Amino acid sequence: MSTDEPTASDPHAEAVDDELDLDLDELDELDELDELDELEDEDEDEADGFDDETDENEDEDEDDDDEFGDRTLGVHEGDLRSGFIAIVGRPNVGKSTLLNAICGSKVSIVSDKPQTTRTRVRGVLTRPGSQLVFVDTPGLHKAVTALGERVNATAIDSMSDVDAVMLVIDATAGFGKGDEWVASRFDVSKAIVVLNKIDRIDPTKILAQLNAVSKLGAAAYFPVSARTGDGVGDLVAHLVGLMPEGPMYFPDDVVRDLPEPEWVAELVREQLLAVTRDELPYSIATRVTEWEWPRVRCEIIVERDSQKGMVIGKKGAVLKEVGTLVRKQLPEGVYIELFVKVDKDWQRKPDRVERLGY
Ligand SMILES: Nc1nc2c(ncn2[C@@H]2O[C@H](COP(=O)(O)OP(=O)(O)OP(=O)(O)O)[C@@H](O)[C@H]2O)c(=O)[nH]1
Ligand SMILES: [Mg+2]
Repeated sequence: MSTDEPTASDPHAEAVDDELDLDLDELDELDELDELDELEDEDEDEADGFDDETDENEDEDEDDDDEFGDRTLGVHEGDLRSGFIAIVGRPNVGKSTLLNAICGSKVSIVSDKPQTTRTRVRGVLTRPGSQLVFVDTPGLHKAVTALGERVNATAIDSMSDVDAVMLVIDATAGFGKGDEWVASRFDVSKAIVVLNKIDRIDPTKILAQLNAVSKLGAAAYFPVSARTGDGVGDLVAHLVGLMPEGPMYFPDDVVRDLPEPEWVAELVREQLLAVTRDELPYSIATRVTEWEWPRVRCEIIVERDSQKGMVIGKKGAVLKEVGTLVRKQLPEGVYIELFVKVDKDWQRKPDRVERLGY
């Protein structure tokens, strides 16, 4: 665990609030914090994910790059079925877990907190005769911050220029208004509806759930469990059948297309999401600022001074644990330095949100 101040060469430095020094004395003071519950009450909608008033989410981001602009780079291979499939839905329904299950490897981070995914994340499944490129998207929700608006725009934007859209619905939550709103954002008659988390409901209720969701008039419905893999094989087989003839978009050994520094930053954020609570998960951003493999420096950005202590933990325990859990997922010998910085209310400031890569 380490502490630091922004450096002159750091392009992010001026965005960061003055009170960044965090020395060991401060860590000791943090030990004395009995409770970490002096959190300000924030709008619960951020955590709950959704309600009806969604008009403000309709702005599409103009300067968003078309990430599928590279489609023509693929080499054509005869008789190959290939294409792009967007995975959309409300927060926390299991989109990223499903992507990982389909790809058979960890491609997108997962947590039990809504709004985990913040960018579009691509996972590739290459098999003899087919290549499917899945696009995991942020959960669509009622945005109350600049970050929320940004990630909603990313999700909506991801649905254009794909060959199929999969709408994921949480079987344990039941089909609701939020799902209907998401479905209204695209032509659901061509979409595949995936009823996920069927391992958590009584098997006799699956049919009733499918019946409820059938009012969407989608092209196909698949009950699955991304956790156990139940139903995932049938879903993939169906998707292969939908793909047009096309080129290989990625070499056959690529599963995840995120650059490694971004992936490490995501792994750090994932571990922080696992240990933090209340509003803190939404306040955390991570980014790798130095990549001198095997030494990696990753910044953890929070919104308030009071949050620094929570991320650091008693005598740095939280940071130590996060570092250990991330290292376990990386090649042996990697050394990760974690730093905590405050960027006041970054989540509410469009320029900060953009600077952090969202
Ligand atoms: N029991 C069960 N839990 C699941 C299943 N799929 C996902 N989960 C859990 O649901 C929670 C949310 O999963 P994510 O994959 O992060 O959900 P998401 O839709 O990507 O969420 P956002 O990125 O926030 O939009 C996690 O705790 C997962 O472990 C499933 O099939 N069964
Ligand atoms: Mg996700």
